Amino acid sequence: MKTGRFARSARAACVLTAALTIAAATPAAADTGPNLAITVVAGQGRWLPGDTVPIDLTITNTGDAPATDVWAATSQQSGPYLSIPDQAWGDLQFSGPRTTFAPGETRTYHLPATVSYSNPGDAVVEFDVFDTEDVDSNDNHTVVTVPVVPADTIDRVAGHVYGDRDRDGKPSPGEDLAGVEAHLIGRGMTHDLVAVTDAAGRSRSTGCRSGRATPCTS
Ligand SMILES: [Ca+2]
Ligand SMILES: [Ca+2]
Repeated sequence: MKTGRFARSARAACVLTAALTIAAATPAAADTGPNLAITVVAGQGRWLPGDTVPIDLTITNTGDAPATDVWAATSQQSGPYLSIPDQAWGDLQFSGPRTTFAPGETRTYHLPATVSYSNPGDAVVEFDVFDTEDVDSNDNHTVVTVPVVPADTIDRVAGHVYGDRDRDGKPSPGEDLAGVEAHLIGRGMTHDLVAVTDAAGRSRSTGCRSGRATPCTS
């Protein structure tokens, strides 16, 4: 009888093992429909107000059905505002006819984003892609941080003054101009910074505030 009980237990264990194997081999039912995913890459560097940061926004439909009412937008989270012209969004504009992504289709949009100094800190922006039938909204948004040089940063500016006699658009031997006043004026500056070029046509100015400045010579 002892042998018989063991035999029954062994049979039961075999049945249980088979049941578990069948359960593991059966995949969970996936949601069907369009499923957009977004990735965003911002140009590297530390940016100044007025700079245009190149933004590459890529959208992929990883689902098994077309996404037919697609649009995208940004939401400022913190820091300086990033301004992207409406027309740069192309067929992703909210106010436009919107667009379609076939299953498996990927497209990249090149968005020029201009930095302002509306707030301190780095620019933190959320990018979102929308489609009313998207089966998983978790991958429809991403947050990007664009480093921005602080508004009160004081730094040096160096320049090179040359006369482009051969008209090739760059300094050539013998074109350096010595003894020329190089003037610099920009945001937050009350007067020109003036430096005189050396024998190699080089000038250096200190005490320049961060931002876009306008150089000129006299
Ligand atoms: Ca999605
Ligand atoms: Ca030249």
